[in-house]
Amino acid sequence: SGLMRGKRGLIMGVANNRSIAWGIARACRDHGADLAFTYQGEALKKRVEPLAEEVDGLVVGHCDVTDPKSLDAVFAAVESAWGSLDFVLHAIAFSDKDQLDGRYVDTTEDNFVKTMVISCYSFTAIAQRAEKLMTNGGSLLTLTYYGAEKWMPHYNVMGLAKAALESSVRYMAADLGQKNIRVNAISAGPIKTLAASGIGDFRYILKWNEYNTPLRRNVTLEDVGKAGVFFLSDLSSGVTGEIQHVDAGYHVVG
Ligand code: 0WD
Repeated sequence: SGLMRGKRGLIMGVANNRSIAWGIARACRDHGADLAFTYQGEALKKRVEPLAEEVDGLVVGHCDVTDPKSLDAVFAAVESAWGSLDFVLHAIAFSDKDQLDGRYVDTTEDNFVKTMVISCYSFTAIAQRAEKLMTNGGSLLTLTYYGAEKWMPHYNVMGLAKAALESSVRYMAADLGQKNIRVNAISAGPIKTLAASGIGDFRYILKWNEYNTPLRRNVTLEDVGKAGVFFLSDLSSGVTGEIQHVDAGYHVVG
């Protein structure tokens, strides 16, 4: 369909073809959106370039969200290519793998700060830069997880970062609403991606969800992609500050 024709969006957080960002990007392209992609480091560049090509997208450069200069450079590249921006997808998170296992209480200050900066503050840093380019309003979307709301095994410090991220969605929705910039999050059920494989017992979590969700299955990149189209298109024109579960209904159970 042409639902997103004429809309230009920046996709941040594609690592490979299993990334949630890729699922949402593909769905947006199916509806006619024009896309630009960032990648984190040379190793991922080789994976992102062919994917961008598949959806006729631009690759606007390396972005490590802990380096403000690389963020500035990417938004400058978007501005010179397009002049303005309609949406940004933030699908970025990180915590040391050895702390995504065992107990939260053993977290170090170092990893606590790193997890918060990469998984929460980066969305704010991106919003600051996107605001300037969203001259006709816009939509900002991030990804969160149920571990923000409830204790989940092994999610640990990432759960705290997602709780802060969800709160930032509400604050930024209020800050940016007058400019018709909407800010929302999708709380996705577990999906086997590179980042997820760092979480202890992830296969068990997938099985648990398959047996216990109302839909009796896990969600797919297509499920999350369709919800992404809703939030990044005008279908959600009246929606901001929302945390939308796309989790086969698990949040009513657990
Ligand atoms: O079950 C899941 N997979 C769920 C993921 C359930 C619910 C939410 N999410 C969230 C994640 O927490 C994350 O916010 O979805 C988002 C996307 O994650 P993903 O698609 O599961 O994982 P992946 O394909 O690995 O993409 C995340 C990417 C990184 O990949 P790796 O695996 O190399 O860390 O985030 C990027 C990186 O490309 N990233 C960064 N980008 C810029 N600067 C940085 C950074 N410092 N750190 C990580």
